[in-house]
Amino acid sequence: MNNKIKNVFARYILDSRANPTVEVEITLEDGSLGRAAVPSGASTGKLEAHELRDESKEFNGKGVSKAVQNVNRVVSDAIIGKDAKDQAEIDKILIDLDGSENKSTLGANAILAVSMANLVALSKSSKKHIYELIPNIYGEPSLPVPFMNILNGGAHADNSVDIQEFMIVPHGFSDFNDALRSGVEVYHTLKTRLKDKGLATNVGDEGGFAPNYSSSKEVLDEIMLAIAEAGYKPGDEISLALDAAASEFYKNNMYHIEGNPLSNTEMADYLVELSNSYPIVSIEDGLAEDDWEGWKYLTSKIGDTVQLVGDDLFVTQEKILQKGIDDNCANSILIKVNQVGSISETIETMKLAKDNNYTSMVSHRSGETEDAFISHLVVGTSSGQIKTGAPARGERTAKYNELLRISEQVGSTNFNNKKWQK
Ligand code: 2PG
Ligand code: MG
Repeated sequence: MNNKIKNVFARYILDSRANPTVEVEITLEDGSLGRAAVPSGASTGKLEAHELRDESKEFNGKGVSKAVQNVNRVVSDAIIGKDAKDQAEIDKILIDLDGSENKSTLGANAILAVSMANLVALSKSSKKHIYELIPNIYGEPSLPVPFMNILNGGAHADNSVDIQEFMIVPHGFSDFNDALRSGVEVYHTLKTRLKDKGLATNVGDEGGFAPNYSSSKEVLDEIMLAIAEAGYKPGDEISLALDAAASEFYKNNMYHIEGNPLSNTEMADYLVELSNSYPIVSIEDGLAEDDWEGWKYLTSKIGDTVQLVGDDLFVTQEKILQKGIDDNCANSILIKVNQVGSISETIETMKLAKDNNYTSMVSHRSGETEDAFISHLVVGTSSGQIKTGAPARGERTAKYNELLRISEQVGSTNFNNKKWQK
């Protein structure tokens, strides 16, 4: 089989927030075509790899024509003729060609789209599924517990809720399909409950409802009731998870949440109290990305019992994760391919996490496309956890639907839910 790269082509397409993003097609000499598109965040971490935008009149500055040109004029020359089988080598060429610390020369959006498209092309050529080509970091390929964001706040919705994501975690099932279905049923039950109360049932960026609530406890109470009304046992079958995205409301060393300015220990104590009052199994970005001291304090308080996920804190980067490991901050990392900008680096970060007993949660971005690469990433690495929004909006269901298809291949009872079993 000839796996040499014959052609590389980039275009812009639109993401779920009507912003342009980069899509790349790589054709191999045997005719195999791999296509991939990159996502884009709203509550981004300061140290994420650089997303190159045109900053011109078109698309309100958000055009990606420079990134597209970088692929078509610079990257293609550098990788045509290379063997697609060597993902690490392809990624190294891209990183060297860029030459900057944060991929700002070519753009992380340009580099990542090429990196992903290469693996997709190789999967076509080798007649293997993408997940079969991904290193089994946490074990043999398996289906993840879906962390379903059914109520949106913060930067993802125009409501009064400060915490960005309220997720349900259907872990108490032996079958991925049952877990997903239970989450869908809770989603519908929540919608009916909100409607009956005269609250808005329009959805936010990630497909969760976005009604106005003034406190997180009110939201959590409502979700608990929806779980029970849908016929499931909160805590045993379906637990809860939060992404506070606390960097968004951290100003002048204080957390401005629900009308109160809190110090870092007060914010951490508030999260401890929430996790004692509700079956919360995971809290992401409970503290801000610069507040290492606060992270250390929270980890010392509940790091043994609650998964504490660093998103803005670690931005999927090995070096920053290493600092967290050294400082006893968090016990889990959110994995977003575009925060680091290549597949090989993503894999290296996940390996470091695994080697240090940190869990990894593979994640979408709030701005997404129909691309379902992350469904393969989570199954292949067997990380056991994916967060990809509510089971609504096409760009979110694209990932869940791909997992349903994969479940026919790996078996839906091959469900990596052990961590959450009592
Ligand atoms: C997050 C993500 C995805 P964004 O904070 O975890 O849910 O949001 O893509 O806006 O950074
Ligand atoms: Mg987050």
